[in-house]
Amino acid sequence: MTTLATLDIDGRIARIALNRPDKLNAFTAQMHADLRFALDTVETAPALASLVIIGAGRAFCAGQDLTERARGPDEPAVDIGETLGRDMNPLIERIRALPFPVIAAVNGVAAGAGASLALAADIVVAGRSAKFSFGFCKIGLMPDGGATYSLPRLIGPARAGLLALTGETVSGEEAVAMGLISRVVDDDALTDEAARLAAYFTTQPPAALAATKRALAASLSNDLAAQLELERLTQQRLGFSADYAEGVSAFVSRRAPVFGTKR
Ligand code: T3D
Repeated sequence: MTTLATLDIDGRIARIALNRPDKLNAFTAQMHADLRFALDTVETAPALASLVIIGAGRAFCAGQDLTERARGPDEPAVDIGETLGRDMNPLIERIRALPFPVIAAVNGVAAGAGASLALAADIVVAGRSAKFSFGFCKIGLMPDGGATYSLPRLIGPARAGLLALTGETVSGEEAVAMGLISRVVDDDALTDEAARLAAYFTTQPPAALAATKRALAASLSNDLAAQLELERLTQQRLGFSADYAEGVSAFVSRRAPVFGTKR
C-alpha cells in the first residue's frame, strides 16, 4: 500500500512529504499512522540535523479529511477528542520535541489542521501562492492542532482573533508580514530554499541548536528571571563543549568551523 507520509533520509537531512496529492494531502487516520511510523524513524535516526515537511502536489495540507467525519442521520458522531488524542496532539508534540530544526515548506493550501501542522515547525517557508486558513469555526469546531496556542503567540491576540474567528485566508506574503511564518519565496524556489536551510543546519553545532530550540520554547511560559537562569545554565554547559572550542578556534584562525554531530 502507498504510504501517505513519505520519509526520505539523505545524509543528515530528513524529509517527510504528506502524500495524498489528489485530496490536497488532507489528514486521514491512515496518514496519521504513516506519520507516526515516519516519526519513529526520524526520532531514532542517528545525528539528524534537520527535518523538512512538505506536501506532495499542489497543496501542503487541507486539514482533516472531512469525508472521514461525514455520517448518516442515525450514525453516531466521531469522537474528535479521541482522534485528537491519538493523532493530532501527539503529532504536534513530537514535531515540537525534535532536538533539531524542523522546516515546513508550505507549497500551497495549508488549511485547518494543515495550517496547525505548519505552525508546529521552527521555520515556516511558503511559496508566494501559499494560502493559510484557520476556518475551523466555519464547520462548527474551534482551532486545534495547537493553533490556539501558536496563533496568539506568533501574531498577537488581535490578529489571532481575526484569523481564528473569521477563518479568513491569508497569502504567503500576508503571513510573513504579520509574523505568522518565517519567509516567503517564489513558488519555484520553495523546495530549493527549504533544502538550503536544511543543509545549512548540517554545518551547525547540534547541541547549540537543540539548546536554542528548548530555550525559545521555555520562554513562552518562563518569566525573565527564569529565562535568564535557563540561559546561564545552558550556556555554561555549551561553553565547555568541543563545538564551542571549535567555533572560537575557527573564528580566530579565520577558517570555517567543523562541528561534531553530538547533541
Ligand atoms: O475531525 C477532526 O479531527 C477535527 C479537526 C478538524 C480540523 C480541520 O482540519 S477541518 C478541515 C479544514 N479544511 C478545510 O476546511 C479545507 C477544505 N477544502 C477546501 O475548502 C478546498 O478543497 C480548498 C479551498 C482547500 C481547495 O479548493 P480547490 O478548488 O483548489 O480544490 P478542491 O477541488 O476543493 O479539492 C481537491 C480535492 O481534494 C477534492 O476532491 P475530489 O472532489 O477531487 O475527489 C476535495 O474534495 C479534496 N479535499 C480538499 N480538502 C479536503 C478534501 N477532502 C476531504 N477533506 C478535506 N479537508
